[in-house]
Amino acid sequence: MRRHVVITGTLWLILTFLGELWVLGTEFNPPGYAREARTIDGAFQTLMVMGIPVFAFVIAVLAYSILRFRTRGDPTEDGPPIRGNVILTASWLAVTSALAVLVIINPGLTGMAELRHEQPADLVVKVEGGRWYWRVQYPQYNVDTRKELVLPVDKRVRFEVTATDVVHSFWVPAFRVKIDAVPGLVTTTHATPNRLGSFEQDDGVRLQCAELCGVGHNLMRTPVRVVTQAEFDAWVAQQRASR
Ligand SMILES: [Cu+2]
Repeated sequence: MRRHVVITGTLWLILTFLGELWVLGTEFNPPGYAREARTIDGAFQTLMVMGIPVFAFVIAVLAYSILRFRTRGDPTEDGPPIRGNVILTASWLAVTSALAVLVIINPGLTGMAELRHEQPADLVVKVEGGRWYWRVQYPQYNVDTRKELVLPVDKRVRFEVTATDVVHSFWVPAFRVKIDAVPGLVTTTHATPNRLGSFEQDDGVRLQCAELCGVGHNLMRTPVRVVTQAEFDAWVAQQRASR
């Protein structure tokens, strides 16, 4: 029994080590264009780092059992059940509960707090989803367009999202920000774009419906542009002149 535990434990440590090297050395997420993306990507990283030892444990036990305890042909009976091992049961319960609570706190509650911290917004953008378009309004500037979502860099933006017909979902992959667009309701989310870019350069920089809403669902894709304040002011002036 001791030998089985030592071999499986060693295998577990080796797999965990290799897995963590892989996770820490790999960039899994596409480029982020908003401050909020760091929180979301950090949460993915934390969960991957925590998940590797669990996955490695399952693989180590499985691999060792398959190799060491294999039988030729059909086994004649099941192995003996483990009953009454209080230490095993208690430690299993304690470890899995502790992991679950840890994940709820970090990245769960800490991440939510980071994303929701109540800072006043520099810019309010009203977003309306309908079959099948996104309408974007800037009440501060009296701008109303369906063509694109233009945002100044390093400004905190509050999106006030709604829908006219069915449930849609406001999603900008490059910001990692998503919120349901519900008829008769205004939902809000925030993003602080922190990197210049456009849909032409990177297709993650788009406003995409993320809730299947009918045959034109895929058409609900609007280019996003993160620009300098000067470019934003020029765009606003041009929008107002063309109305
Ligand atoms: Cu939609």
